[in-house]
Amino acid sequence: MPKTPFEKASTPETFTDLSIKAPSENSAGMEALKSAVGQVSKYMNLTDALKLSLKINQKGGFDCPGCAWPDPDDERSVLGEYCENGMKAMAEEAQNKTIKTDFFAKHAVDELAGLSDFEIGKSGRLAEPMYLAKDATHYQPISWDGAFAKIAEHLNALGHSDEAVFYTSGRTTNEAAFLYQLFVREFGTSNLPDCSNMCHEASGSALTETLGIGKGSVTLDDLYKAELVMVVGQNPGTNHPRMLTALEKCKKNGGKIIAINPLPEAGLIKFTNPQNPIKLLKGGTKIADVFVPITINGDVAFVKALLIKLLEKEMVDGNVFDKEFIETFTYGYEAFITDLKTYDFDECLKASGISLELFNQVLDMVLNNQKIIICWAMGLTQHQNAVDNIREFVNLLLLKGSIGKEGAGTCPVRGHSNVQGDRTVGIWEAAPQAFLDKIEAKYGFKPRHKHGYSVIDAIKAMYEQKAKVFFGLGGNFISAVPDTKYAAEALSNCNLTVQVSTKLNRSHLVTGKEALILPCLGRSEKDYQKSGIQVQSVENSMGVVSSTKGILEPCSEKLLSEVAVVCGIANETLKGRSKINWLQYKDDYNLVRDDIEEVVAGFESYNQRLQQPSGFYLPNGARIRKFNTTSGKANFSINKMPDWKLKKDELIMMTIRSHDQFNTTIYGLNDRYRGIFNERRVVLMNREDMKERNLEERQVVNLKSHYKSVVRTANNFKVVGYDIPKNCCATYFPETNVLVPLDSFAHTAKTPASKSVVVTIEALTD
Ligand SMILES: Nc1nc2c(c(=O)[nH]1)N[C@H]1C(S)=C(S)[C@@H](COP(=O)(O)OP(=O)(O)OC[C@H]3O[C@@H](n4cnc5c(=O)[nH]c(N)nc54)[C@H](O)[C@@H]3O)O[C@H]1N2
Ligand SMILES: Nc1nc2c(c(=O)[nH]1)N[C@H]1C(S)=C(S)[C@@H](COP(=O)(O)OP(=O)(O)OC[C@H]3O[C@@H](n4cnc5c(=O)[nH]c(N)nc54)[C@H](O)[C@@H]3O)O[C@H]1N2
Ligand SMILES: [Mo]
Repeated sequence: MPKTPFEKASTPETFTDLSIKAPSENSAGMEALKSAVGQVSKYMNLTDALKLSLKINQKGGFDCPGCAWPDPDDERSVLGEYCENGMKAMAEEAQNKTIKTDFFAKHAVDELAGLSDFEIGKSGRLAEPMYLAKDATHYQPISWDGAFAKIAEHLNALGHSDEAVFYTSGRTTNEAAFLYQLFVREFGTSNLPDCSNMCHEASGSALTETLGIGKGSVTLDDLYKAELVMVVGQNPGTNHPRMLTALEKCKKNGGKIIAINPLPEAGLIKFTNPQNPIKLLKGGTKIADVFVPITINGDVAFVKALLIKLLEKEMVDGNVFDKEFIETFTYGYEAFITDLKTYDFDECLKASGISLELFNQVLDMVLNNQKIIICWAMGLTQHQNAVDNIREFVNLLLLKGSIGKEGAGTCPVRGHSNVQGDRTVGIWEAAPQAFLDKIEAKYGFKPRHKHGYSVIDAIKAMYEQKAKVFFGLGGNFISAVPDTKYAAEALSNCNLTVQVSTKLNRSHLVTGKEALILPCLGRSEKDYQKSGIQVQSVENSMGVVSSTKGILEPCSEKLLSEVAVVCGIANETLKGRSKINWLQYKDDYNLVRDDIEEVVAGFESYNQRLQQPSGFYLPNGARIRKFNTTSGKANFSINKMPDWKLKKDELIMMTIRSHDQFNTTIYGLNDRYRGIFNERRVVLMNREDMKERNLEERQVVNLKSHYKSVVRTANNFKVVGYDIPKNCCATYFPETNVLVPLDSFAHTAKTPASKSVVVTIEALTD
């Protein structure tokens, strides 16, 4: 029996032999070095590995395909600005093993779908274009021209351009992303969902509305100079290890750090810089001065409690708020204060799950410091009230005048290495009219004004057969999106699914009636074109644009660059009706950058400035107190408390990353810092919650999520008692994405609420 789309989309529910140790309090250090070296030596030859590690994140080198944390402007470590997980990301991409025709001839799609994500990832690098014909069981080779023709044929057969969906993941460089959205717009749709929709979209919405720019306002230098940094809903030890070096520097300069997180993540507690041999021997730096074990989604309640006490103090002492800043630069203060006064401190504190003693420690630090930075990631953005979460923290910064001055401001820490740049150059289903007007002025066609599908809308449209072609530039759509069962049906309804990828993943196996795999160059590889080896560019989390240039030989002769793939498809699809000479761009990427300079603000002298060793900063209004909002000022906002009413037996579940994964790419089966080894099918539970349910350590359970009377199930998880607040639990994504309801998402931003899933834990009876 052939597998159903849902079966193909699911990871096997079998166990891999869990072992548990005490969670680690220290991050990085020797263990990190060992783990990185282990990973690299498994997948790469050592000369290549050394070559890469010396060039990674160096001026004129290549941008690490891991996270979007910025590189220091001035001095960079001679060992390379790398980290354990950056090395793993690199080894994964630059591995020697390739998969070609013989691999696909040997293994049927159904067979490959029976593997775990970890096993799928180990198959190797995709090395030639492959085609899955209608009703076929195996992929077969296809030429690049054949693939372009197939895509053009399907796209041109659609009744309307809106029947195609063009997804982007955040590794795509500025050059490829710009051309891609240009092609999509000339083709006639704005259906440009991207991974950002599932990631920092809520940050973009909240920050645009309150501060007039959807990006953070701080630079690395600000972090060094801050008096107080709050790290909220973020696990930097695993996901942004190089951020710990910056926090360490901040502490050295006298700064204080507060971590707000349901879990006492190792990186937040202590850090041993792997590039500092003395520290390696002597043990690390304590990172968080105060750790706040917030209940899941208790952040608005906690910040409100802080705001209430700040206001009380201000009314007595008159020196808590930055009144000059508030008067000159903000709007909506009175309404905000009137609303704040309707909340009760005790209720807010109770909802946050934090003791008064701990609260007072945080309050003192907020009262006594004037240069405050708030850093956050998915712990704030993946909730239904994600936008409120972020706006409430912005209120705190505004009261303290902590925005647009040295050592202060907002720091949403981005995920993928160029997710911010992709949005800057036009990957946006809801692009502003001013941007579309620029496109029209430059290229002479009218881009569609109607907003396109975000990720959630795209899944619905495919399910309802309103969209019939899915195209993914990078990423692993089926494993990354919520509601796996529904999403699998949605994709299988398509006539054609196309993935431009470096590695085999589940999205190649959950397909439309026909499917294509288009293998592309990775960041670390040389990009040979007519005018020579090409340089590309990326934007980091702090708005710095810099160049990236591969240094290894491509793993196969049959790879194309993403730029060449986009040009090829655009040229073939829009043949005879395009106003653009598509093929010129792939020969010389300088031409793409000249175009970006004309269309996107802030890229003056792009080609020239890209040659500056540290790149260049894009303009940022919030950084200089120029707030490009509807009121022309920084806006206070009014945010409600979320109102959770858990029924008896229900818990709130967050789906998080282990230490051995990059999103849907599973490097290994350990979550070293949390003390969990050789198993991903675990549910971390509060020990009292376990007792109440008569559950024992390692007991096998099924998880059920409950949303608007629909029950979703994920089977076979082992219970692990953990230091997590009561009524909360945690599992790894993507195994539990099946439990995340498609229609539970952040208001205004539509970020899936994958950190607040209501579940029950069902013990198996035999
Ligand atoms: N090695 C590695 N690096 C990565 C990635 C990776 O998978 N692996 N992914 C990249 C990407 S795309 C992204 S977006 C980032 C993700 O980086 P993170 O956001 O750090 O990743 P998550 O594992 O989703 O962790 C979220 C953290 O939020 C906490 N949390 C959950 N719910 C709440 C809440 O309600 N309130 C608060 N205060 N905290 C909460 C969790 O305990 C956890 O520590 O990392 C990027 N870098
Ligand atoms: N439940 C739950 N779901 C989540 C999250 C969560 O916390 N919980 N996090 C969400 C977040 S923050 C994000 S960003 C998304 C991630 O969603 P995606 O970005 O779609 O997923 P990734 O796993 O990062 O994509 C990995 C694939 O990208 C391809 N790839 C890697 N490098 C390149 C490259 O240079 N070029 C091309 N063309 N392809 C490349 C490889 O084939 C690899 O298999 O997942 C989201 N989903
Ligand atoms: Mo992300």
